[in-house]
Amino acid sequence: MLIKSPDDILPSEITSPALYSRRRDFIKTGIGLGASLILPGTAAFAAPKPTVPFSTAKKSPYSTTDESLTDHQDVTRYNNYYEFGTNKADPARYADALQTRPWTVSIEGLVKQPKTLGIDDILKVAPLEERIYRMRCVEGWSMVIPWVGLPLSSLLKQVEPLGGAKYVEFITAVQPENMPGVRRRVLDWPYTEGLRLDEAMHPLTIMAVGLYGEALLNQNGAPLRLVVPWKYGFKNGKSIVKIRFTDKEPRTSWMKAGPFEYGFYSNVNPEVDHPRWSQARERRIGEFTKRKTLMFNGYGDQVAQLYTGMNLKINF
Ligand SMILES: Nc1nc2c(c(=O)[nH]1)N[C@H]1C(S)=C(S)[C@@H](COP(=O)(O)O)O[C@H]1N2
Ligand SMILES: [Mo]
Repeated sequence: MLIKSPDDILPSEITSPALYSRRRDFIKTGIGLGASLILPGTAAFAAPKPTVPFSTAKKSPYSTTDESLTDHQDVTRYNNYYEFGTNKADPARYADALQTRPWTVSIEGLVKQPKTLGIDDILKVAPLEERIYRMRCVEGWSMVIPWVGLPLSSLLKQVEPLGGAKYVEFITAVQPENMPGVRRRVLDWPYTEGLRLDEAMHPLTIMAVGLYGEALLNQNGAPLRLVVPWKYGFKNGKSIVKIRFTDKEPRTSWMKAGPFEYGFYSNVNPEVDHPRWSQARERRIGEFTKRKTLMFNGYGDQVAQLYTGMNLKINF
């Protein structure tokens, strides 16, 4: 993210909405995930068999419905996951080595009931939903991704946060033997992120476990990753292992790396430029003409009230 603003966008070869509905039809008719393996262009991206039916996740009313989905190929091959390298193609190339089972998430800090939950228990905390969200990277590109996940609030409620808890810190996996990127101190590993408690509990905030009706591929943050659609992509920590409730604003990996470039809030805001480039426009992956970037990534009706009275140029 520090390095450059990308113009080397992957060409798109398949029309994802069509492919997607074809796959969903296969899945719905009971042929199952195996059937999607024979569809052209998807064999390389076959996901591990989910333990719950991701493909039957109900579409949430919080979904964006009117925009076309970004190609599955681009969603799974054009990634930022610096633990596997800083090039967009590195995660797809190297992330297979990530060990995602067994996987536990410990939820601790200012809570009444600290807990360590296994990934399969987390999948049962709430019914999985499909959320089609616009995602905007601080680098100036955006995608529309059909996530499968559960409201983060339903997970956080499991531990009964104490009154003093004001923030939530997210700590992600470090597997040095499996992650070529962590041998270099590009960031202060583990990659950490944070939200204010009310942002974390907001109904738009989800813990994603899948996309396009299948379990997340490692490059997208398997087995579970944060998705906060009104904030820049880097807030969406991948492969989370620990969630900690605190009374102080956590310092995130990106704040440590560039305090004048990456603030704690990181709301998508076309009026606050990155010090080295404008944030007024974005390139939707798969489109040629740039679009105007929308305040809060277009989710202002749902989230603007979280920031009433705050100066969002100071709290960038
Ligand atoms: N652990 C971890 N999480 C991460 C990152 C990372 O480097 N490491 N990159 C972030 C950035 S900058 C973006 S834009 C999104 C990209 O998510 P995607 O590849 O699934 O689109 O992941 C975010 N989460
Ligand atoms: Mo990003």
